[in-house]
Amino acid sequence: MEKSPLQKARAAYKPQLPNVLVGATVKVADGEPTQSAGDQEAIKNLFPNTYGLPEIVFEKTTEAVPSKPINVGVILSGGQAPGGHNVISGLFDGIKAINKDSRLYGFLMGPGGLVDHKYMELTSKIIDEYRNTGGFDIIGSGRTKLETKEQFDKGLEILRELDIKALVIIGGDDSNTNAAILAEYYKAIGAGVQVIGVPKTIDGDLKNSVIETSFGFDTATKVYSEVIGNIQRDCNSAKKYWHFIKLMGRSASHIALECALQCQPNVCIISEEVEAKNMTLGQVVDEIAQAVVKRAENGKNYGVVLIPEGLIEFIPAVKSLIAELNDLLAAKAAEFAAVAPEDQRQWIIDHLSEANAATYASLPAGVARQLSLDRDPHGNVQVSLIETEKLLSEMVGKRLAELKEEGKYKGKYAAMHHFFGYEGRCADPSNFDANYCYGLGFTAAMLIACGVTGYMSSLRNLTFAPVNWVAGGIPITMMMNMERRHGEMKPVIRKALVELDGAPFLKFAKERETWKVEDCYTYPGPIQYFGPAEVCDLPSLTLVYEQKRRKY
Ligand code: FBP
Repeated sequence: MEKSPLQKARAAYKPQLPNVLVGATVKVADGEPTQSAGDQEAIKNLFPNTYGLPEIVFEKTTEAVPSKPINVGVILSGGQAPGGHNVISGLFDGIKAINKDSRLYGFLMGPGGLVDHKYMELTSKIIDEYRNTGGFDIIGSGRTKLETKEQFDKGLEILRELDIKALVIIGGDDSNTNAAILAEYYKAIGAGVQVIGVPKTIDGDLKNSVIETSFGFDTATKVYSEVIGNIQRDCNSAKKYWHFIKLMGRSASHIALECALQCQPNVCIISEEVEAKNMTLGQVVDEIAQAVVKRAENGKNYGVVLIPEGLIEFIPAVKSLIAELNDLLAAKAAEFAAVAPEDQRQWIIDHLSEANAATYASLPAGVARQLSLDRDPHGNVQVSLIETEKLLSEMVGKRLAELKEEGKYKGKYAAMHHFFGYEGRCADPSNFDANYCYGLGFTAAMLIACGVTGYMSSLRNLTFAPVNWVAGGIPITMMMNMERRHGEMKPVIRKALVELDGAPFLKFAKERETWKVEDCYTYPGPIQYFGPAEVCDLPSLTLVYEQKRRKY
């Protein structure tokens, strides 16, 4: 395969490990028993073998760690996120550091590979091809949900055949939830297979008091910020378009918020605020239209609006509609499937409660249809398919026309639309993600060496240099609570939404009125891999503000 000059140079990058992991002789400092994030009794009953485990922090020791060779399996689960290959290379180097005869097997195309017995051995030759590269193409990824006993047992057959004693699942909140369920099951039946999770998702919503960030968020937001900055400069040069930019992030608005902090656009909608203020779609439209009017009064008929992908689900009326739709479509799946496509809209209206039927009927046909289409395997509406950027810009256009009629707006309005998501998910990892991911993989290997199961690999102190990062493991049950999914209460990892009293949002809220009216655009430029640390090694602003909470 031909390589670009950057690929060649980047292959030589040596990710920095936390000091404690260098040399791979670590010992465990166990903490107190832990509790789940919510619904303690219910979670404890569902996870009798893996509930309440202590947090693990690694400490340096000169004692040799047990050095028997171990066979390990690895799965990439869900959406791509920059740095996945480095998790795998860190895991590979970690198990080889434990014993050079250890072996790593990758299950192909996500969790389905385990169930269908599709795998490949990852040798050093293969691993070396993928160090510091973006993408998940080394083994592929998929969204099959591992949840049934049959799947677990089928998986165990191949794990036994390959003598695999530990499985590492690299995924988001749903995949790590399934990792915890699998860990519990294998422990309960005495399968002798450990399960370790790794926090992945560009969405940034797998984080909490013990997991500071998910990998991939840093790189993806840097890629989007580069392009948003470029659009802002174009916008400021031509001075004739309003750019509506939708940003990935299925549920939480962390990506939009980080890009707003990086780029200082004129408007950025934060879904969590829309929900907290109980705003209607019309009010969101009004807010944007007001910014257009204000800027037009200053002769500025241009601007940039950032829209989080998940917005539609956070508008309270739409949220309540989606919740009822999820239950309805789960309960009457067969009946709905038999309805002719042209009659489906009416069928849904007839089966919903009055308030939700009215909301559904009021939505533009395209959006309403998207809400009733197939869910992903975890039961989520596929929001990346909903063109919110076009919906909002059209509605803003209509509102401006009304204001013009009333003599309250005299400007010109032309809109351009963008959706940034897939563009950033497979970028070569930033130095931060390259180091973080390699360290997470290496830490997973050390957790395996300690013999634990049901843990998530963790690195903390992330705004410091990697040598000072704290490595260890967090029991996955500690992050769980009970939530309604597919119409049933299920144990799940609690998703981290943007906190409206958190430092990143407060910083944004303090500045946004100025950004709205004036041109305060910043231009972050492309990710830099070589050069001064203050350009190349910066973590995301979200992390920086969160960890200096009191300063803001
Ligand atoms: P994960 O939660 O699996 O990391 O994926 C996140 C995401 O990139 C969302 O931002 C987006 O809504 C979704 O995946 C898109 O899914 P798909 O890759 O299946 O199109």
